[in-house]
Amino acid sequence: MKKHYLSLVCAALLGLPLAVSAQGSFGLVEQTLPNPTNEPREVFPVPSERQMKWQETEFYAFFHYGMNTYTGLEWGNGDEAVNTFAPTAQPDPEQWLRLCKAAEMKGGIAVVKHHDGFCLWPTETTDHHCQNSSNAFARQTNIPRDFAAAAKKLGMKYGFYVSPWDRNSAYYGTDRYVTDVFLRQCFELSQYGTDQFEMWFDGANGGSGYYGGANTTRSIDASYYYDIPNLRDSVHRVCPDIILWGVGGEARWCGTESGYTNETTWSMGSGLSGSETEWKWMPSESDAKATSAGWFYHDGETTKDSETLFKMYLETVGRNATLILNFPPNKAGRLTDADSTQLYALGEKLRTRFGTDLAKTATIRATQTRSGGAYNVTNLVDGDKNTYWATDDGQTSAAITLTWDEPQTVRYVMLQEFIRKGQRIKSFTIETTEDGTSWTQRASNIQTTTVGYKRIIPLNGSTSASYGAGYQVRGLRIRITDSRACPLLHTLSVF
Ligand code: FUL
Repeated sequence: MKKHYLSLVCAALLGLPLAVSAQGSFGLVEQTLPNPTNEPREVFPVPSERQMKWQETEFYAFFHYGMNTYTGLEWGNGDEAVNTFAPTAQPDPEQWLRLCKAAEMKGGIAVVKHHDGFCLWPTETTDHHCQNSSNAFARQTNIPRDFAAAAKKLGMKYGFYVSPWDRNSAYYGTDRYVTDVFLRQCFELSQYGTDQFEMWFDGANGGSGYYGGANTTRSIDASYYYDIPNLRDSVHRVCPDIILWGVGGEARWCGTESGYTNETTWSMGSGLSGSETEWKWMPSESDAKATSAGWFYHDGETTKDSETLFKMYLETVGRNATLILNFPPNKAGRLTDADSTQLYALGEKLRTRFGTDLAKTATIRATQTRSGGAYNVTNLVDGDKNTYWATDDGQTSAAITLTWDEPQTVRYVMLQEFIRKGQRIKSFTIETTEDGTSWTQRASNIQTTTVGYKRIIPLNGSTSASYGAGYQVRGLRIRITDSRACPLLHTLSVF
């Protein structure tokens, strides 16, 4: 009896599978779970369901609007009078989102409280909010309410930025701030829609401020001060799909604010490249400004041209990160005409450049296909993100070839891993052929390493001049040369 108990404890400690034998005693056995379709096993870590939904949002807008719009500051001190918030017209979140939808964005995040602590909704946690301003438009303003309604109307995803740091609150730095102000504000915001996709928490945590007239410096340790486990549970109970970004611990900052991340990007770890060996799924988001001055609107600023914004898209969404692109509403609570022009032009570029998938008209072959019947290479071009091509276990290299009867003009290759079972691919190459016999490697100056949720490779190797003349080809070959386990791809597209 004692011996059986010991082997049970040892097996549990070693993480080995246990089974009860026919004789009724305990013993160690091989795992024999039924697997009729030969389904590949996960390579951990894997994303949660809400991280999957978040990742699929890909490209969305950021809107920095609030007290700073009227003071010209980027970081208000917290001592601004509520009447300073004085819109010259009724702020119009539907206009913001409509223009961003034209640029193929799938959602947006509105700043509803920045570091100055001024709230853009009638909160019960403080008097420092828009509806206490004497301005007639401010008294009608409720950004969470109107932003959520506009997003629903336009079929877009939505969420809010609420600054954990609050330079207005007298309680900042004490427990009372967390329980009575910050957690309650997050909870109030979650009530503006159960289908929110992301709540955004910046990393600026503490420093000097007004703090209810104290005019002091307050430092906190963000790793425990904000009671994040409690925050996550409370908000997830109301909004099951929401990702708590940054200090919330469910998605990471890519490490730059310039619409750029590294060519090699793992969805585990931290910073620009992440890490192949980290245990936690922590996908990357890149935040960037579409205008020349700051996150908030400033008179005289200009909007970056659509070609620059397209390059940002290639260097973020095309590198296994999401892109949150900031357009600051002006003093009338609207995006400018210059924003509108570039947003329409960007949408046009994305639709033209990624509009016709040439892989769908090619003959597709693979050197290796996993047995079981469900993992054929044609899954790569069936438009279904739930079917994928795979190789057998232990097979970490393979080639996929596309051929066309007529020459095609090609400029981009897009690959997508089936990341529900972990991010795997470590290196690959892309080659093309004009005559069907001699092959030339393309984009050899680019690190063709990770793929992840989405990787877009400009075949000429340039993200700045990616839409050149293209190459005339009859064949295109992807060679996967290394992978953490058998590679699983659900989509291969050629544009
Ligand atoms: C930073 C903030 O300090 C900036 O003001 C801005 O909101 C940016 C997106 O995040 O952490």
